[in-house]
Amino acid sequence: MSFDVEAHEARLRRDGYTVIADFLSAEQIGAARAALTPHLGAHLGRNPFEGHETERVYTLVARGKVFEDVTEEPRLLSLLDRFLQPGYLLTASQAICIYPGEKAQAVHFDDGFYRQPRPRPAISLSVICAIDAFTAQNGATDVISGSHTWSGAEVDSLLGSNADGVGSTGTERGIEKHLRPMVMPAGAAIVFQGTLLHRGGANRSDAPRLAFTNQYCEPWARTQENFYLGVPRAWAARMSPRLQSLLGYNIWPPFMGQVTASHPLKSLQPGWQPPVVTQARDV
Ligand SMILES: O=C(O)CCC(=O)C(=O)O
Repeated sequence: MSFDVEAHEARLRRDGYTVIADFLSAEQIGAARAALTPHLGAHLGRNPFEGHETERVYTLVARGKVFEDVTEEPRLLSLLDRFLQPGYLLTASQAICIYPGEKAQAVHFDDGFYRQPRPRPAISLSVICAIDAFTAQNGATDVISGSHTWSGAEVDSLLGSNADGVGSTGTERGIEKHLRPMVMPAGAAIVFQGTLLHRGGANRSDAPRLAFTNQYCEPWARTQENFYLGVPRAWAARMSPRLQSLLGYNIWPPFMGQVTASHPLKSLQPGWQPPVVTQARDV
């Protein structure tokens, strides 16, 4: 199927989101599920935002070749290229399994921790990809179309001005009528602006809802996950140049990301030691 990047860009600008219906092939859905199975069943969320009946597997990009491939999926990157500056970064990478009985998550926007006045261009974009088909019963992501254009006052009027970076249920302010569940087949992915209001839906079905999310941010922004520490350097060294750049082994010109005045890619060469070690001298 051909990919109409202009049409996706137009929807992202107008509605704040777009859906790539055939993001994963059937083989990739199987591979993603198989790669995740050993990691699931151990750690429920630690707070209402993560979800007490939800399980998250962080640093997903380093948990199987399929996740490396989807992180640098060419159609997706061609779309992100239209919103983020060259050298943009992966900021978060996690699987999200919402179990039966989970309540709806607080409504939030993903880059709210970049505390800049709204409306503003997104500093990040998010992808949520269905590994299980999303239905209105099993916890499909709920979005508020067009909310990426809202001012801070408009967001506060719905979420409440006390809402912190992790959002609010907003039930008392009639938030429900604005929310639209992203019902979509397994393998489809929603791409949305980091300023779009959304939440993980309640799972009222009798089966888990498995998905993964990758988020990408401007090359000058601090990332949510610290991939330099989370992904062993030997593993990063085996990844593609584009993925290495997405993980931060790159420079935002002229010198953000430098390692003691050298390029961070040098740190992936065999035998590399931090310059402060090799240049150490007795004092
Ligand atoms: O799982 C979902 O559908 C959305 C999760 C989400 O928005 C988040 O955890 O930030």
